[in-house]
Order: sequence, then structure tokens, then C-alpha cells
Amino acid sequence: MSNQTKVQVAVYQKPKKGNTCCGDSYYYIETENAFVCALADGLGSGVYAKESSDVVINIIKENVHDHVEELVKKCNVELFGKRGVVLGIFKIDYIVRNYSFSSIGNIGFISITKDKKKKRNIPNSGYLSGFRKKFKILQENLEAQMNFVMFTDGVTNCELSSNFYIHSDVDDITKSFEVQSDSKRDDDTTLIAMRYEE
Ligand SMILES: [Mn+2]
Repeated sequence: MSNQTKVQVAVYQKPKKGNTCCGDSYYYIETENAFVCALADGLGSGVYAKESSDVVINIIKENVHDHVEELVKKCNVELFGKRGVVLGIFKIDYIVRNYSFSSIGNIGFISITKDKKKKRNIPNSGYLSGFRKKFKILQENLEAQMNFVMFTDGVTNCELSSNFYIHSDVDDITKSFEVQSDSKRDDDTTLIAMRYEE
């Protein structure tokens, strides 16, 4: 973590019990003006699921300057004929000082303000597989010292009811999640903790 970055990131990832390959993929990048993070969960598990979620990650890499809406649409087009994915895309715009998030399918998202006010986003239903799909985009003002947590459906409601996210430091969030969670996962599990400092 260089001290020039505005967003700090820590990731917890573990494949389903008995699997060696995790069908969840994530990618994040920070440019001068923005931070983008995508998390994809390929339907099913194993190699084919991984192929579809990797498609999504490549789209994000090649189109980092797009808005969240365009990114979701481009991913959807590219997924036609492949296994569907559940996808969450989060973007912070440093210039207009806001953040946007959209998820198609069960990618969870929680924002936590400096004074520990927690807000959980309700995802759009379904998944992306190349067919036309309506989706909502959450857009909110960016405040200083905000934390964001994004996770796949391998994270259980029981785990979410614990308070691992109250930490300020992103490494403390993922470590605390790991300690409090069940070590035998029933699904691939990815939890990404992000912190915007300024
Ligand atoms: Mn899953």
C-alpha cells in the first residue's frame, strides 16, 4: 500500500470446501481521478464459472474510465453464450466526490461512515448472461474516512450480523471477519474491505 493512494484495500478469499479453484474473481484499480472495484461470482463453481467471471474482470480493466452503468452493460454483452455471472461494480469519483455501486445478483455492499453509520445496499435480482436486464445504480456523496465492504453470497447472514466491519483499518476488517467466520465454506467466499481516507 503506497501512501499516494486514496483508497486502501484488503481482501479475504476462500474457495468452497473441497474445491481448489475459487469461482469468484475481483479486480480493483485506482487512477488519478477514480477508484474502481469489481467482484464477480460465476454461476456454478470451478473452471467454467471462473471463465465467465474473468471475462467481466477484463472488461473493467479495459474500460476503467466508464461509468458503472456502461461497465455493467459492456460486461453483459460480452457474457452472451457463456455461463452467467453475478456482478458488483463499485466506483469512487474523486472529482465530483461521489461513489456509485450496482450489483446484478447477490453481491452485497455495505457503506460505513466515520461515525460508524452502516448502510446495506439491496442488490438487483438475477444475473448477467447477455440478455437485456434492468438494474438500479446506487449513487451517494463521498465523505472523508468512509469504509466500504463488498462480498459474494458465500458470506452468510450470520457472519454479517457480527461486527467485523466496525474497524477503521481494512486489514483489521478482513482479519476480524476471518476469525469470526466458519472455516469450512459452503460456497466460494470473497470479502473486500475498502477505505477512503481524505
Ligand atoms: Mn457464490
